Amino acid sequence: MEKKRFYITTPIYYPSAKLHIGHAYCTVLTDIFARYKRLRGFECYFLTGADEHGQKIEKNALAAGKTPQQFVDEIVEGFHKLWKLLDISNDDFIRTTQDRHVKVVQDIFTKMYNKGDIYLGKYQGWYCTPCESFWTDTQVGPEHLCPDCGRPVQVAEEEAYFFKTQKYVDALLKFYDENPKFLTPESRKNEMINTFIKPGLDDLCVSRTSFSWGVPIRENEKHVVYVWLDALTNYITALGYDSDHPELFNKFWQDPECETIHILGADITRFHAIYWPMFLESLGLRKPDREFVHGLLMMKDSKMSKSKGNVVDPYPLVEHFGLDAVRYYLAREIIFGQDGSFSPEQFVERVNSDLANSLGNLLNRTVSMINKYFGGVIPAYKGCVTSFDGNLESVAKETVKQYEFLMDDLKITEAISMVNELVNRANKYIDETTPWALAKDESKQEELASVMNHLANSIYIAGMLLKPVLTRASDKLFEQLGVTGDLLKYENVYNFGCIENVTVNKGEQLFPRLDATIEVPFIQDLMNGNK
Ligand code: ME8
Repeated sequence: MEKKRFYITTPIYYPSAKLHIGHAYCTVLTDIFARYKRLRGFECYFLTGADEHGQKIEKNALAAGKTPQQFVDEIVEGFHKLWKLLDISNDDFIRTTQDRHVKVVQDIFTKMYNKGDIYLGKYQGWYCTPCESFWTDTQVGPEHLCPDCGRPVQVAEEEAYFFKTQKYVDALLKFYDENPKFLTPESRKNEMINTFIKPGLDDLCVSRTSFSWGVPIRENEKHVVYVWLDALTNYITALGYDSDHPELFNKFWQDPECETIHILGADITRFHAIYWPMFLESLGLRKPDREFVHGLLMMKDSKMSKSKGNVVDPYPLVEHFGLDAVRYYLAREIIFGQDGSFSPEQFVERVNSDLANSLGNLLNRTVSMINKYFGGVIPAYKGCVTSFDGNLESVAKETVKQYEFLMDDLKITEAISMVNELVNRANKYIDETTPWALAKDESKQEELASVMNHLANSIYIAGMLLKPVLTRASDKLFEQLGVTGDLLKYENVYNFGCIENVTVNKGEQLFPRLDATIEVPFIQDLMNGNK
């Protein structure tokens, strides 16, 4: 049964440095989905936030001469600005330093401890004495050097609490079997099983004593909760789990009528797909319906990351090209679920081909023709008059159906490309029907009117389906088509022909064509940090 209520989340990002286009990518795509559901009239609760604890943040703050709280406050301010710039429609923003989170993480720890799922043991790792930091095998590499200061590290031990993963492996595998849609893309599930579960999962370290910027453990004040138990639980603490106000939690988490969806990057699949369901099982709570793993954006042949300094800053990109172009590019060009790369050439090409040449041009030509041939009023719908009307109309109807099917299944890239095909079909329809020739022939006025109506209705449908992506341009498109009031309701997409007898308004080009010889070097400069 199709669900009518949705809870959708992004990862909570580390405020260790400014966010880059990779974070923007994940949040924009999640936003598109949330907007799509709301557009269709469903209730949707959209959460994002900041993962503020940990050693790295403690160190970065120290290096910046700030307290960790001051440090994260400033960076999180930047998160809010970025989400505002990108028109992100989140309903809440959770910070793991907020009391509502801290208190509940402490309670969760106690529940798991009392149940025997967490025990006190010894953590062994590579330790850098001058930096007072533990590192993993991968971090120290074959030379066993501290990734921060470059000095040799030693094997050391510290007392730590562990979560008993083995207790929950069978339940997890059963859950995978019973919920084939839980993890998408499908290949991720095999990766989890073959790479992590089959070779034998170690118990998960959930506390540390070597730094103090974390949630203090009530049972043992030397310890702070370590990373993932703190971070993952944000998805329920934000909803009021275990609080005096559990209404949202009951409505958007526990109620099977609500579809719960986590969107995350491939780098953190293991934590979401293995440990998170185990934590929830331990707490006796419902597990998410879906986890969708999007690919990572690469730059200069390697993963874009704050620590590598090879990042694209979304700010100048949006300032220069406009929000719609950036949102469209991210959603359309990079296949949701696969790794991609941010490429200046593809950016310019995509904006020009889909937005300037196809959609913008179609709108522009149509509004001009309606002005010229019908005094600016969209002629009434009279069914299919020319021999091409039926095909355009059925493509439009089929596009709506396919689009909804794909969007519901989080296949956002494919859904948008369907809309682009409708726009291309409508452009071709102009060449087929040759309105300029019909206009010269007195006897072809009915046909000409039908062509204008079919064009206006096709553009309307495309504009409505793209509304979750083009948060600004879709309104401009409707304004130019003269669409207002009830006609702005989504359900009109099922009623081809409903756009009639309204007056169009010729406006600016929705998307000016970009000159690749100027714009490609502009983006390249941004990527090289020259701007
Ligand atoms: O991992 N391309 O936070 P984080 C695409 N705090 N997406 C990217 C990306 C790239 N190059 N780089 C980052 C953390 N992302 C934890 C999460 S959740 C309970 C805790 C996106 O700041 C992608 O969604 O490192 C990735 O999973 C996330 O940012 C990691 O953000």
